[in-house]
Amino acid sequence: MEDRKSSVYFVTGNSHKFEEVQQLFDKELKMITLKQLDLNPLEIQADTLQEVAKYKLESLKNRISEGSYFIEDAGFFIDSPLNGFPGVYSSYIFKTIGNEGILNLIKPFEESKAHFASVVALFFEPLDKAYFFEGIVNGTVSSEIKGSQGFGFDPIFVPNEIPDKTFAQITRDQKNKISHRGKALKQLIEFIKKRT
Ligand code: ITT
Repeated sequence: MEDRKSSVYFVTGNSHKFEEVQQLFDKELKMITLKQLDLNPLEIQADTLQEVAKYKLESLKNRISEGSYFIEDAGFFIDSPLNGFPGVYSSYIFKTIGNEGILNLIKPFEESKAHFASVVALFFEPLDKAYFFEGIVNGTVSSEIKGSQGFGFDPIFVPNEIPDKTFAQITRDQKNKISHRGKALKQLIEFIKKRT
């Protein structure tokens, strides 16, 4: 029988996210097997990623009978000139107007500031409470769509650490080193390491 202590579930329908997280686990937490569960948890419309993440995790409580699991909620925030939009509406905006639509919105402005944020919520057996880990990465919006790696808004986000490339022009490993998700996941990995 499989020792379930050595497995942790990442509940996500987004395989790109899973691959990024899988790479971090492979590198930094070899004794744990990461498994993807696509359960389509409830996503409420709220003002903050933290609230969305909290409800997303809670909605899984009666659907996963045993083992530890986590979810992630991420968003793309164009601080200037869009005051943080699309933020918690990122999924909807990506599906409707996409990267081209975003670039059209900010075309009249010469400068931009943006960030990605990630909130990871973990239920870790046998501890009966939720744990949260957060990460952000700051940058700007590219004037054009560039690169073919990554997903979502990656082709239009230029991180401050690598100012001549979008997230879609760097490797998964490079993205993980500086990204919102990489930062949140490193904290989760440290948390699990201390408790196993
Ligand atoms: P889940 O099943 O894990 O919820 P999702 O694709 O619905 O996956 P989110 O709600 O967390 O993901 O993310 C909202 C949107 O933000 C998502 O549709 C992506 O387009 C975008 N996004 C999130 N993380 C990103 C990243 O690292 N790079 C580019 N775009 C990202």
